[in-house]
Amino acid sequence: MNARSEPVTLMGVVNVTPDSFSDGGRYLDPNKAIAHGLKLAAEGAAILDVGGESTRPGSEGVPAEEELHRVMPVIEGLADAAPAARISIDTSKAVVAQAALGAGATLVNDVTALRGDPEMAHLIADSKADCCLMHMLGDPRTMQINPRYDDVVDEVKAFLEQRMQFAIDAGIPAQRILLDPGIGFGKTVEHNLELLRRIDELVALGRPVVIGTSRKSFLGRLTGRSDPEERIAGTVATCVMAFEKGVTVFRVHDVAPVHDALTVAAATVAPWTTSPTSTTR
Ligand code: HH2
Repeated sequence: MNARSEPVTLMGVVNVTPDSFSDGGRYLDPNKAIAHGLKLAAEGAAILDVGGESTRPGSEGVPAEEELHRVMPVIEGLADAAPAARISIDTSKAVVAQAALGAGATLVNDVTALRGDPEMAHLIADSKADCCLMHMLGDPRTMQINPRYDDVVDEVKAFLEQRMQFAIDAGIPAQRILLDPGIGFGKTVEHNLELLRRIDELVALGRPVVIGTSRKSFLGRLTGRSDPEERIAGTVATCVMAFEKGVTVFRVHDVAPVHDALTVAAATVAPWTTSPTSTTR
């Protein structure tokens, strides 16, 4: 599997939170979040990833009731207003995932890779939903305190293989699983760069690889851009490089520039037909 043969999918980020690292508070009003999701879909996002809990370094988490209160009106509104887009729920709580799936979500993006809630794997197995399994070292409260690996790529790969086997054993077919190295989740700048350099080793696991480099702090460290909104060029660079190595799903805040960049990148490696993005993964 490589960039030349697999369709590209953009996953637009819809954060319904007061405290997300780059857009906290901007879309807490459900109407604003729905409008934002519709804009991202119009720009080329085939998946809208709705989240009600920030996982930024140091964050403490929110109770399920609050998460439900934030995300449900937005999922219901997007299911109604953007029927062509797939909705993903970014949560590690089974009760939130269950409500979201009931309202039309078809993908569970669990940053704990099914370790956060013992009910999550069976819930997904019993549904028709896909799931994204992401690597994280520790938890958001502690993950950026001196993260260490002998070989970050080997360790992330072994973790993802093990979590994929766990999911399969719980009854989730392999074809419904996406894998994500968890850029910025318990990683230094050099760990993130090493993962991007050798991301083809994760692509070799045979499932679609998702990357979420969008606006993250390692881009700020590299470019000197402290404002996350000024990290779009850095985001684009990582997406194009990862695309060339076979990554097919890109979780981004800024869909339009990444869509354009991947359209051009795709045209340089295969005969140009239309947009490289697809409405399915
Ligand atoms: N990154 C964030 C949240 N969810 N999910 C996946 N699969 N991969 C990622 O890299 C990823 C993710 C963090 O970004 P954001 O949602 O913008 O920030 P916050 O957690 O502060 O809401």
